[in-house]
Amino acid sequence: MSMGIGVIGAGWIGQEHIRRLTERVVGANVVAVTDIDAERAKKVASDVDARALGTGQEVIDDPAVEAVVVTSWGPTHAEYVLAAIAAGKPVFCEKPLATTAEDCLRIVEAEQAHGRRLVQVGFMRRYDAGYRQLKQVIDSGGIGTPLLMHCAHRNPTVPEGYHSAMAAQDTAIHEIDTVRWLLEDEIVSAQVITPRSTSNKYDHLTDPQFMLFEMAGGARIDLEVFVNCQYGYDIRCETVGETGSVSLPDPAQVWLRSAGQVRTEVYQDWKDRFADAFDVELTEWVRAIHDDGEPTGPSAWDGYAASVISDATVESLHTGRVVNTQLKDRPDFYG
Ligand code: NAD
Ligand code: ISE
Repeated sequence: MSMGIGVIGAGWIGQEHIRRLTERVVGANVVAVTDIDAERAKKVASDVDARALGTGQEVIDDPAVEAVVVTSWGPTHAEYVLAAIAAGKPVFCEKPLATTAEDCLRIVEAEQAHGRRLVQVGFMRRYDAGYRQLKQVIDSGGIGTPLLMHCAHRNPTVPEGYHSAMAAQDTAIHEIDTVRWLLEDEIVSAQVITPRSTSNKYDHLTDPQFMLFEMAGGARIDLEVFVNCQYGYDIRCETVGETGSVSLPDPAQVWLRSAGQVRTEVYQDWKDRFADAFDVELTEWVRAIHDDGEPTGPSAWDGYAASVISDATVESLHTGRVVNTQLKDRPDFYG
């Protein structure tokens, strides 16, 4: 049987998720779509024979909607996730879970009061084949105890509305989740160092930023966030342990040898680089809800932790100091 999905927010990633829920994910059927741009909602909904509804609350209340996907702007996430929990419906929310740690905590508390997990956050890297291989090697002891991780997150360009704090809140938040998951450890401090900024950027932006994270167990992470690198969308991660190192593979691409040169393509955006990961993410989400009624992926707690750590990172950007993260104790509910 197919699960009825309602989608709130029909922009870039909303349309991507609607397309994959319709064409690639087995057992899902998008039945309702909304967007504050009503024309956009109508067009996107009609493409998949869904109904366009007036508001997010109408989508959540719709009896045909069994699970909700939130892909609207970040500041609207908390309202819709809380409303879905109040309605007792599973909700997949794109990152960030909410734009303040306080709102993330309200979601964590509402979910615990409900008594079962309902929320999954869209940290899709946990579903990328390369990252999963990396985790397998680390978990199996293949490099001994991890000591260091070197990461890079490069975007070719960003729109003018992107500001310096977004390097942590919008971009590095993926690595913040990924390193917590890969090392099964918590980030206890954050620091940002700012090299000379590139001239290929809007004046208000500090870019690149060099971020340093310390794990509770003592491992150290360095992360270059460079969102105007010009040449492509490039994601790197090397973990160094006591007896070896393991690196994230580049996604499978052909190598062309011709005219005395070797050439390969560099992806230009997250849509292509993580296309397979998004497919697996939504497939596993739908299957888990269908089989057990509960999601198994990144939790509301992971969304809360990522928000606290990205806030500490932004504070360091502004103060230049090492900032300790102040996470609440993890409730037993989240394992
Ligand atoms: P977007 O601006 O293209 O789309 C957002 C859509 O939400 C717009 O169509 C807008 O009209 C609509 N919207 C805004 N407020 C609304 C409301 N109250 N109710 C209904 N619709 C509303 O942005 P995007 O790039 O698609 O990003 C959306 C979310 O997805 C953001 O939280 C972003 O961080 C996240 N995202 C995640 C990834 C990833 O790699 N996982 C990539 C891109 C974006
Ligand atoms: C965007 O919102 C994403 O989530 C992308 O994965 C990231 O690379 C980009 O920097 C963000 O703006």
